[in-house]
Order: sequence, then structure tokens, then C-alpha cells
Amino acid sequence: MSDTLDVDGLVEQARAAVAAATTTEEIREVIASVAGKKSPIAQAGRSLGGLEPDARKELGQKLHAARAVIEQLVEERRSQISAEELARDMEAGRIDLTEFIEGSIPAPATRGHLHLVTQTRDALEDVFVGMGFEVAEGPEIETDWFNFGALNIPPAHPARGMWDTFYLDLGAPESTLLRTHTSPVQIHLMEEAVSSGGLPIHAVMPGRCYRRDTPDARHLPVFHQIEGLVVDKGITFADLAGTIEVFTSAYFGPDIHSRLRPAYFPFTEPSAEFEVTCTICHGEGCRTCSQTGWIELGGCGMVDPAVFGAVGIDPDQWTGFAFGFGIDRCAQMRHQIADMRALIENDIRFLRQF
Ligand code: FA5
Repeated sequence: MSDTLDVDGLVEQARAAVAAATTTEEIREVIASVAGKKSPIAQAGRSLGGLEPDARKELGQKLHAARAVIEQLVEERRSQISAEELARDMEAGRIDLTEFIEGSIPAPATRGHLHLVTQTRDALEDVFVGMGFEVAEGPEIETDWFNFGALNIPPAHPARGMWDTFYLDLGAPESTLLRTHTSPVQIHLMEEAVSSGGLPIHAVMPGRCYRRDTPDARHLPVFHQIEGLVVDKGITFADLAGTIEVFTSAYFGPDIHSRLRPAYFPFTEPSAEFEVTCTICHGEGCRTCSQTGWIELGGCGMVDPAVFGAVGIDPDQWTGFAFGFGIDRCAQMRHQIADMRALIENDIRFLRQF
């Protein structure tokens, strides 16, 4: 066998087989075939005993060297293959944490915020509290007496036409209603003050109001007003005008001008309408302000002695002024919202802007 065995050839065959193996499984088979019990080298080793001493020594050394080379080749290839397999496994199991497929995981919860009208009410309250007013509230469901009678608007008074009213099917016909303005809260405050000795009064009263108004660019059937009432000694129209002036520049800033125009309200005398420059057209005239360049924010005036009489306040001792503004109107003018209906359409793209 020693004569015919080509040890170098066996090493070259082993080198080629080892190099061709690409997986752990294949390299294991290659090891068995080039270095296992049935491999040519192992068989040659087992035949050494039948050789002459010199030939045995020579072939023994050759086989030993060949085994060492093959073992090294196998070891190198095996660690190469396991590194390649590890890299392949890692690539296959890779998770890209920098991206996610939309819809595959729930969107993070988004935090909402207060509606623009609520923000506006809070801002208006802040302005008036800063001027020394207290904040009070009253009911949205009223009797005819609070909404009209005590405010010097008896049944069948033509001024009732100023407020197209939602009546409730409760009690005598047209005796209970959704308040058409916040002015009835004046009556509640004055009655309380009279019964508890709580005069003078310096209060603002924000809240929701209801009218059978057709929605348009400046009107909603459900809207908000903030009422103001001062009852004290020696109060004059100058106090009212000054209060409105201070409020206007505190809330709208110095660029917005206001004006008072004579008006009629049964519960104030004299009465005025309070208007600001239309912020949509800057006074040029547009659809929002019906081409006038001005937007009416509210009404105001000196408390009529007939109202003091209805609640039992002595008009010879006390005088006062009152006002009532639209909160939605204030939001509209402050944020240049051409159509007030946007406030109740709940379009999140609109609401998100504020
Ligand atoms: C009144 O409601 C009186 N109570 C105001 C008042 C109070 C006068 C105290 C004198 C003393 P008027 O109907 O004009 O007035 O409404 C006042 C404001 O409420 C309007 O200028 C407007 O800004 C707002 N407003 C009235 N109706 C609507 C509506 N349908 N939608 C939105 N805002 C409205």
C-alpha cells in the first residue's frame, strides 16, 4: 500500500472537499470522509503494521503530517462556516426599530385641548377678573320672569321680538324657556345681594344661550355670552365706557378699535351697542360684517330703575351699568374666523389651529 498511496494527493483531495463545504452539515460529512475511520488516511494508518520498519516510519511520518494539515484545513473552514451562518441568521432575524408599518401598531394616544370657545371664555374671565370683577353663573333654563319680566319686558312687549325664544313644554304655556341671553343672571345676583346684604356687585357671568336664530356667518342657535353687572354708589356712563375701552384693548390688543352707538334695550337706559372693527376685512366691508366694516359684539347701558324696582334695590341710593357680549363673536373677531359655523362643525383640522 505504501508504494501506491499518494499522500499528497489525498491532502489535495481533502483541501478541495473542505473548500467546497458551505454548511455545518456538509463540513461534518467532509470530516468523516477525509479524516474519519473509513477515510483513506485512517485505512493507511491501520496498514502500517504490515510494513518494513523504514517504510513504516516514512509513511507514518507522512500520514501524521497529512492528518495535521487536513485537521487545520477542516478547523479553519468550520470556523469560517459558523461565522457565515451566524451572520446569515442575524440578518434574517434583524428587526428595524426605526420604522413601523402604519396600522401594525396602535397610534400613540394624542392629547386634545379645550375648544376655542372655552379658551375664549377663560381668557375673557381672566381679563375681567384682572379688572376686579367676580365670576358668577346662572341656570340655562329660566322662567319668563327672569328672562323677560324682571328685565322690564312684560308679556306682549314688542321688545320680546328681539329674542326669538325656545319655550319648554313645562308648566303654563310659555312660562319656562331656554334663556335667550345671560341678562337673567343679573336678576339672580341682585336678588341674592338684596336678601344677603351683598351689595355692591361687580360681576361677570359667562354662559350658554339659545335662540331660534338661523345659523349664518355671525349667528348660531346655541351660542355664548358674557354678562357684566356693576351696582354701586355713584356709578356713571363714563365708568361703563371706560370699562369697555379697557376690556377691548386688554382682550383684542391696541390694533382693534371699538365704538358705542345708541341702541335700545328695555333693561338699560341709556343703552348702547358695542362694536369693533371687523378683523376679517379690517374695516373695508365684507360678507362677515355685511359690508359695514364693524361687528357688533354686544349691548350695554345703565341699569334701568324699573329693573332695580323689580328686585327691590333703591335706585336713589344705587346706580349701575350692565353689558352682554357674544363670546363666540369675540373668538371670531380675535381669530379672524370668517364664518362662525366653523366653531360647531367639529372639523378637527380647524379646531387644532387654536
Ligand atoms: C342681548 O342679548 C342683551 N342681553 C345684551 C345686554 C346686556 C344689553 C346688558 C344691555 C345690558 P343682543 O341680542 O344684541 O343683546 O346680543 C348681544 C350679543 O350676543 C350680540 O352682539 C352677539 O355678539 C351675541 N349674539 C346674539 N345672538 C347671537 C347668535 N345667535 N349667535 C352668536 N352670537 C349671538
